[in-house]
Amino acid sequence: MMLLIWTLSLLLGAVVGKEICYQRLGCFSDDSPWAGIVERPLKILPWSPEDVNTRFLLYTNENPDNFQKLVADPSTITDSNFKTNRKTVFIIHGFIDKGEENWLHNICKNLFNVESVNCICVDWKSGSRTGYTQASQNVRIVGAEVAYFIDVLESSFGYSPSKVHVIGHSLGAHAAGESGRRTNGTIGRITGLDPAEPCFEGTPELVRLDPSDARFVDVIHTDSAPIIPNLGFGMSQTVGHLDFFPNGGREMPGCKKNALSQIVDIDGIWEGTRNFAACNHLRSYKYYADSILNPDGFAGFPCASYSVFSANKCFPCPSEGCPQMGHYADRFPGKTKAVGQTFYLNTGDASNFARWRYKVSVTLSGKKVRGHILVSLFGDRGNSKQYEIFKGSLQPDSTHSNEFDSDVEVGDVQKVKFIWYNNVINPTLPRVGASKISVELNDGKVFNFCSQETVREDVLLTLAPC
Ligand SMILES: [Ca+2]
Ligand SMILES: [Ca+2]
Repeated sequence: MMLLIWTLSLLLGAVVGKEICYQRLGCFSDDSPWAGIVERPLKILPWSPEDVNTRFLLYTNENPDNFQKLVADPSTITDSNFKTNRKTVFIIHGFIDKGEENWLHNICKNLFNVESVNCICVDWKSGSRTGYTQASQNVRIVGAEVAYFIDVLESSFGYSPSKVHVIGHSLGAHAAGESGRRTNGTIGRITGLDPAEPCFEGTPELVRLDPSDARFVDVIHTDSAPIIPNLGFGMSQTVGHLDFFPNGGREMPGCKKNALSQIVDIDGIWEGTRNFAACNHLRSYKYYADSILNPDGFAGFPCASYSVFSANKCFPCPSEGCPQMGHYADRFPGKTKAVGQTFYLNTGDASNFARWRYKVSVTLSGKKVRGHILVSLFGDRGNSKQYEIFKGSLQPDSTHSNEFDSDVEVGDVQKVKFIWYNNVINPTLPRVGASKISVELNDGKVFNFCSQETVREDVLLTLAPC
């Protein structure tokens, strides 16, 4: 390989920029904004393509468990299970990680359950297992290699870049952005899974993931707290057309476990250690994997902030609907009508992370007591647990509303059950009821239920449609 290094002496000799060129991938400079800006002060270049050693590991519906190694060469692609009539997904890992890690393969396997796809796990561990600043430069090589691969697909097979979807986690999200920049935004879709903050947040669009890098860019933020002092590794700024902030985007449920419970996790010690160090950051790809199998389990609600969402002020979805976070985000009709569209939702604390949000309003009847009221939903898709709607003074004819996120999709609601308790011993055995309960789905559909009865503490009351 021809390799040229030269220095360019700029005007007045005040700044010296370096540039390195490779026959196949072109030139890489350390000029601003690639280096020498406040977010990336060190003037360093990416390593060579040989040293980064980007590898393409192909899984398909025909070889879901064992990859075929591809290189960006027409004959090896022809000899593989790659099918030009299918979509192609590239999955790019992040800092310290590797392409053979289970999570990349799991995304492919879930995809094979729902579609036919060329699923290429991109390994660049030789370039990711170094200092962070160097790795953040090496993603330029990874992005260039993916772009080169896409160019070969187009020039040798007439394969349209619009059929390509690049998914990148952490630093891999910016590698995905670079692959998109180098293919002039013609890639169909880029998904950024908690794009890395350090060296990227607040930088020019040229060097980071941004909406111009593909026709459609969607982003999941799971670790958006500041890197200093919170060690929140992901970006907080919006960098896509659709930016999802599950659970508010900073602290993911299930991530506050102690070290011991992490290590006895079924995923084993390595996975446990990973989760302990970077649990919030890794949630983004776990949500994506679950989203593939739950087409309506990750509805994202437009809202001014997560605290407003948590105060139950952003339900139901607007008339144009809610986009789904994750795999089905591309089904949202308004997906590219603006950039930086922001959405909030809650997830579970362990897989299956999917949740379905309901709004329930209860009008009380019976005695006035202090206590808690809970409601469970029964529908044509499933039955929910009991969720608390209100606690406090239970007054007849008062109405209380709450929203909750069920781990079961109820579907069309057929009946509801009401229960109340206060753990107070009361010899008069007070009775409380719900004269009316309304259940609203996130699409605005409302189901109403009524009862004339009242029940004693801890006794279920079933309400029928009315
Ligand atoms: Ca960009
Ligand atoms: Ca952050």
